Amino acid sequence: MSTTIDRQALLTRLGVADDVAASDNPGALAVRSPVDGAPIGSVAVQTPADVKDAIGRAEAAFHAWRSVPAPKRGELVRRFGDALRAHKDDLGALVSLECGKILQEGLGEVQEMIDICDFAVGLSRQLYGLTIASEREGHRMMETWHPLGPVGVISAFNFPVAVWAWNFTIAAVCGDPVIWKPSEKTPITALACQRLWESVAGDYEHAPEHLSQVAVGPADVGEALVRDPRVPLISATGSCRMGRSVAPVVAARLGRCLLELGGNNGMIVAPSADLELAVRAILFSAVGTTGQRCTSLRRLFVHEDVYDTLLPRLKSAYRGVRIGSPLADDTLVGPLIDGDSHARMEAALAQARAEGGDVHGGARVLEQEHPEAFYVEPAIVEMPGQSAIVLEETFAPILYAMRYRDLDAVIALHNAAEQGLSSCIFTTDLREAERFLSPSGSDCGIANVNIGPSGAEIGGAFGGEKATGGGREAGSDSWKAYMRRATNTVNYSNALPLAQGIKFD
Ligand code: UN1
Repeated sequence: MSTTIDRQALLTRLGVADDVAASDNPGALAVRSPVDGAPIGSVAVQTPADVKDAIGRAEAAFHAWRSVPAPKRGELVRRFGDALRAHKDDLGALVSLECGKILQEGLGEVQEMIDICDFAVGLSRQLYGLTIASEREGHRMMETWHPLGPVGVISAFNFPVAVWAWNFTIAAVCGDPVIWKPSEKTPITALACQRLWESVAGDYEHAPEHLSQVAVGPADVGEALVRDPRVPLISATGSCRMGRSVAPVVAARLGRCLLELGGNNGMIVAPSADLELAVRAILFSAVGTTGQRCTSLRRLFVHEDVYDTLLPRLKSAYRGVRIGSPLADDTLVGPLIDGDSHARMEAALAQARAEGGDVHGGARVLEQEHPEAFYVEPAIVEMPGQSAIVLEETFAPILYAMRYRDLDAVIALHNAAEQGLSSCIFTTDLREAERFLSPSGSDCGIANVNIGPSGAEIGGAFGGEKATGGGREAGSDSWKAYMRRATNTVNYSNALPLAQGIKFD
């Protein structure tokens, strides 16, 4: 793939050329590519009233879809997975263009969508409930899982399509329609997914209209979704600040929230670690996606016995990283999403310096070629300790490195972050590894040994504790959040015994 792509042809192949009008379209949302800061086009914006209508349509879709047998729902998701396979290169390129992640990662994101489709198809035949031993003779107890209702999905710019797919494909096999509010920074990839979905669902006899709807717009569009009691589940991915505004509103109407918020992810490198592996893992997880994953590595705790060996190797690996257009084959670091993001990175580096940090890298680059795009060198900041800035999640490629001596103390430091998303230890010592995974180890939703904190597979439950919000998306039994559980007791005897032996004659 060359660094220039025919944007119009790409949009046409993905069926969104009509959605993306010229950027001077009044009232529309102008979308710029972080690759060069140039406009891609503009898209129509919805109002809160439009969202209300969309919820009405989703309710109607729900009433039809909930009665379609789950394996038949799965068949539609299987076909969607095929459509994604056929459009993987184009959708991956559009992800790169619109959010700035390198093409390899754009393609990886579409692969993550394909993987979750496969998972959801299998799941459509495995929405198992328990049978439970009844204390009463001639009685049977069981659990049944039923579709829940319309789901509101709010997603962030950094995974503009995969996070929706985790939610949508699982919701779809569970019997729930989805209304999706994508990030205002990445609405075109959302519309491309929607058009692809419509092309598949339109040919499927069992699919009602409006199983998927996209609501592009500012915060009031999300708010309309969040406030509406006809939406029993809000699944929101983004900053802790966003979660703190969404969760109380959903709680006030006693709705359900699935939150996947920020992370301030750590790695412990123990004395016995394979340092070669550690360097590679650090590079991918701290520098990959330009540090803009919720799972990005931000805090590195290195044992004092290996710190002076690891850090020079890491710095030299950082120096070798190619920064540039995410569409070029050899680029490892694409741009930050926008100027605000760059300003936050600068502010964090200034604060780190003020807190005693020794900053390596972090400068803005390619400013002459791209005055409207924000390319940066990834930064390593050697910190004297875990000061205030280290405990802040800055969505940029800043890695704070600290020395440690004692495992207990470093686990306590690691767990002192407000968020609890992802974590890892590099060690070949079984005791240390198991300790990190134990109840007194990492307090995160994801805890790994000898792999970095980012790049999780879809088969596991994805999400974290504390300020990360507690939600779990994607694999394992995350599907249960998208369904309601009924406990059923059936009496097939001729008597009516009461539970707990109560007599009521
Ligand atoms: C996110 O950054 O919001 O584990 C999601 C990972 C990816 C998902 C990241 N599979 O890094």
